[in-house]
Amino acid sequence: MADKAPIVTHVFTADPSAHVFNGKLYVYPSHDRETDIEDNDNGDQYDMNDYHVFSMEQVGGPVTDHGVALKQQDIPWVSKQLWAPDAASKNGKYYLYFPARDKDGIFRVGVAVGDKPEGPFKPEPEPIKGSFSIDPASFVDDDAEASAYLYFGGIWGGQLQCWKEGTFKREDYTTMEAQSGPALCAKVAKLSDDMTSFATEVQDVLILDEETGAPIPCSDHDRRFFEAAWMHKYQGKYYFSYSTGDTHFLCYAIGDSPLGPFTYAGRILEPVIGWTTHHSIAEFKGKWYLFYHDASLSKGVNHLRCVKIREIVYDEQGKIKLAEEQPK
Ligand code: FUB
Repeated sequence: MADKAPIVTHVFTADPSAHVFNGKLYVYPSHDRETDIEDNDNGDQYDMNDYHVFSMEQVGGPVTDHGVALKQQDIPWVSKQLWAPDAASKNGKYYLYFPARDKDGIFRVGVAVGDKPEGPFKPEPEPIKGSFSIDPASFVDDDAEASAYLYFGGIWGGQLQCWKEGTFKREDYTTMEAQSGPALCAKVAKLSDDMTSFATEVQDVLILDEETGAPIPCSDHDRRFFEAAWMHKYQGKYYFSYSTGDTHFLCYAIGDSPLGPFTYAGRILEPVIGWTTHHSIAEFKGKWYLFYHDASLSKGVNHLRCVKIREIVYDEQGKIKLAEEQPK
């Protein structure tokens, strides 16, 4: 794959969630920062403490950094690690969803509310009731009610394995993931009309094998869900995409409902420089784009990443492919 330039180089950015609001493209990334914490499988080195929002009038054009939209010291329940965020808009308000560790070290998902896409965002005093783990991704459907959903979850450092029985089991942290049978699933809940709480129980996002129809097993590290949930809709179908973590792929699965089940459909991106891979997909001015990160800006430091953009296309079956790069 031809190397792409980062969208910005004055700060380290990762986990880009892209949305089009009021005709402009907004990117809501993690804001990576330097730390002395050594790399480990818990991801302690991802020690971020605020969010910036970025916008652009066109892909490849100038990018505006709108500055700090939300910071850790303004969120009463957070102890550390502001990880991958996402944003949504409904009823004229803007919502920033973010995962962070609470004062007990447990990852929860918070929401902060603003009047503009770029913030500032005012955090709710408590995390979303019933939320856990990391990597929230919101999706507002195009139905009459503009039904909204929040997807989330991540294994290993993201603690999803601690919630197998619906309550947090600290002793399961070091098992990292399911040890036999089906892989652990990402989670989804419908959001309330005011977008700040869950309107339904949290349920599994099932990813099924395209041949057998069985859930992807935990041993299938090339295809099982790890983290970085994302939902988009293309021609009436729902596309659930995600990272496979330790095998470093971005994969996707297709379904007929935002709640699934989803049938595994393939890979979107091969491994990039750096351990993590995390993305979003959005349509802007008639083209579809993959927003992703790698660690090229820091020459391979896992926790100092940079956001990039690639165009994607769909074939006649609705399968995703990276667009051919135009020769310069
Ligand atoms: O940026 C911190 C974590 O790394 C994210 O929450 C994961 O998806 C991975 O990209």
